[in-house]
Amino acid sequence: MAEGVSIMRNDKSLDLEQIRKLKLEFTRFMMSYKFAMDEVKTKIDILNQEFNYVHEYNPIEYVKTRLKTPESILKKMYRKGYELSLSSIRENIHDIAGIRIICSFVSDIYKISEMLAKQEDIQVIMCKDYIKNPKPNGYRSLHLVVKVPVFMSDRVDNVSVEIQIRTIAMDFWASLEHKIYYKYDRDVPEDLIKQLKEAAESAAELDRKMENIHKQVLEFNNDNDYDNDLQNLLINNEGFHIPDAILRLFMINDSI
Ligand code: 0O2
Repeated sequence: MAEGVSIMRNDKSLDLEQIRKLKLEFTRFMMSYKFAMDEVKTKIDILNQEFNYVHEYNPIEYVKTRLKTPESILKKMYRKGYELSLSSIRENIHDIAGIRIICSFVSDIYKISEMLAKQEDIQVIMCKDYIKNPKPNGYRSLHLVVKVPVFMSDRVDNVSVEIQIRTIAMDFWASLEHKIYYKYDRDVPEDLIKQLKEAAESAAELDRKMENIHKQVLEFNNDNDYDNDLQNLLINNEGFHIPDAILRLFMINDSI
């Protein structure tokens, strides 16, 4: 960055004031992606907590977020041959804000993606299902690009966020494959490619088996549901008793 500024200082067409303005504009541009990422992350946390209360398990193991670096944005713009402007970056680069959701089971991936897509202020602009259609190397994941409104002090920006949703097994595979890809500088030996493909199939088989076991356990839980805890609830690790009168309120208002 220091190098970049000194280059700009040598450029007679830009004075310090202009550089300050450009920096401010770029900072606001990047911040809009951070805010969009935070908004979507909060939505995911809420869905996870609500799901936990209703179904008594967490569909999400963990969530990772990352902002693409300015260098990485530039590289992608050059690689794809897009015109260099903030509006062109906004229009063409959809993964400046990236969220990776790691689920235990494949069915949870689709549940989470449906729950997100149903939200009024989320617009899904792209969906790539590499689980139903894995990449030739074996890569599996569900990719969504969504747009969310970000309310700034003087405007509302519709900002895109890339969401990758995958299982623990798919994530394990993807991080190893990513490391190998870079270690061999993208020229991975045929034998390793073959082994990676086999490992991806084994990971998919493991996901199928784990899902099957999970379903059986859920059925067992439903058959053995005890009713002695019905008037107690736990929110934010705090226990509450629900009085009869409150339960009756819900019966009258929602005709349960
Ligand atoms: P990073 O640092 O992870 O973000 P795009 O280049 O995004 O415009 P593409 O290739 O159609 O176009 O995007 P796609 O298929 O949605 O994949 C983008 C991201 O998915 C990648 O981001 C990876 O994170 C992940 N991904 C896709 N394919 C593979 C794969 O074969 N192996 C692994 N390990 N990850 C994959 P970036 O930009 O590569 O980097």
